[in-house]
Amino acid sequence: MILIKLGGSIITNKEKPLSPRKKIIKAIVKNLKKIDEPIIIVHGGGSFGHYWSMKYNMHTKPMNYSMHGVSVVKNSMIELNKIILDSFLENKLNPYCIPPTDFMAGNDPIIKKVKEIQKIANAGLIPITFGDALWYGQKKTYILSGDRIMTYLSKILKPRLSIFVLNEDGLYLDLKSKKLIYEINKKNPTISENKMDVTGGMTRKVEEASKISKMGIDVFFVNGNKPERIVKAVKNRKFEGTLFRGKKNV
Ligand code: IP8
Repeated sequence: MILIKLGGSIITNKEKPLSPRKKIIKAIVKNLKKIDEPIIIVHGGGSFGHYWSMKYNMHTKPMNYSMHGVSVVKNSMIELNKIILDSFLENKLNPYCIPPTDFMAGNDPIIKKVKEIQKIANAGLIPITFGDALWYGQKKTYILSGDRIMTYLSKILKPRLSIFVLNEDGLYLDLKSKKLIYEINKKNPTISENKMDVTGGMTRKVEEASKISKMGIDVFFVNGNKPERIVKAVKNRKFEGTLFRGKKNV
């Protein structure tokens, strides 16, 4: 099974509120069609979820955020999710929406429910979940990042590969030269400059990718503007991107 996160920055225009990038979504979906293994999709919030989370000052820490904010953020994620689902359907794939409320209790994944997602994927449906505004308990809510979902699903389902689809080629040595790092060798890579959003932007992605690679799973950062690279990553072909090689006990 291959786990794929479609980042909010690739499926939406992050500079403009509530703007999906439908052409890019379509191009990515067309390439996903070429993968002949079960896949599970997670997508981010981009200029939908992050736009509203910012407005209502909501973050990943469970707190007493505005209840109206929770409704609005969740609603915008459903709207973005519908656009993704429609694109999969239009391209004759079989998406199956699984909101994170289906497999999360508080901020813990429910192992039995997560395992069910694997069965759904094996049966020929494409489970699609997403970062969301979630109920925590005791009037508290929080923003669950799709990147964090990637770590939960990787830990429980042990995919063959986890792929983060970005609006960049991968990780760069520095933002000036944009020299691509093909493989991360450091145990705990840190990155300096990057655009932050409510869930932590690229810093969080690197953090979750390192965690997943320490489970022994290869993780790729791939540019979704060149969606054929996703297929190349899956088929073990050479391509531009950043690899976090799966290594246990490092
Ligand atoms: O873009 C966050 O998901 P992410 C979703 O994967 C919301 O961090 C609701 C902001």
